[in-house]
Amino acid sequence: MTGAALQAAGGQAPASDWTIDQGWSSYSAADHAVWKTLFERQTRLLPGRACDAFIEGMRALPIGADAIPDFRRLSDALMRRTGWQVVAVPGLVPDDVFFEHLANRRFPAGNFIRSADALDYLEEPDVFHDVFGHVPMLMNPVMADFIQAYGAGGLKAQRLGALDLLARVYWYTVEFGLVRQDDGLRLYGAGIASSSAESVFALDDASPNRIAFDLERVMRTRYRIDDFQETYFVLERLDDLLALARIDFAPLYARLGGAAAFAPGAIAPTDRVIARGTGTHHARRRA
Ligand code: HBI
Ligand code: FE
Repeated sequence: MTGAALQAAGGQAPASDWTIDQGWSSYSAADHAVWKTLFERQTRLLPGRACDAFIEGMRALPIGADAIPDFRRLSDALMRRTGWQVVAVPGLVPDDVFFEHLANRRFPAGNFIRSADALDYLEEPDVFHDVFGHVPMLMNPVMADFIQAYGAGGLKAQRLGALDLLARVYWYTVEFGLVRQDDGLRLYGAGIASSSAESVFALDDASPNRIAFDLERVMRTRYRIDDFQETYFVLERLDDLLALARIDFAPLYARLGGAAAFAPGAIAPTDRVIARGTGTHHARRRA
């Protein structure tokens, strides 16, 4: 647990499920001000970039510019719509703890907020990433079921030693997914929605690949945690996640476990390429 998180948690030791009190009244004026800066910056960027489900979810939630949201009020709204809750955690929690929460429709959200002098730097998911990025999509019944299935699937994948394969599905959907709408490509992934630079890069930059989502292809694709993605996978429609939540991944793990992985920026002969990226961004970084 980080020092800031411990402080925000009032020094409590974590319970076995790692949940803590959000400690809402312990946020400082400076914490709320960081939230406001981030909220206003993202809210300007998202029209025309976030998918309709994200915008609608956000609109129906008690989330605004002026204060870090209270998880109890978020949970009330979520519970009515999709049966989810938001629970506070001090930062990253062990995989099995994370999956157990998701499988029970509890979303673990960091209770701390990043500091004002590092608005774009995150070591662990904070309240802005988790609440602004993830919670709006949890108001969507399809995403609500998909993330629960991911939690249940995670516990199973761990037993089968296939967690890396499953984690790639989460990464390229829940965190960095794009979806096609009639009016163009839109973001629904929380990692994009909560990042000002990546919400522009993922949709408007010539550098990354945009490839039609294919489950096996995604399971075989490594991802970057230190930079923007080199490839974004695009769903034809959000409802495609429903079928994905019902697939038994075990035979796929058995088949793909030995297969070579694709590099983050690779294009495969069988890909349905929506936009082949120039790769300029990552080439410049490597130089
Ligand atoms: N813990 N709080 C938190 N948030 C996450 O997104 C998270 C986590 N623990 C594990 C984890 N994610 C991932 O490694 C799994 O999805 C594989
Ligand atoms: Fe996340």
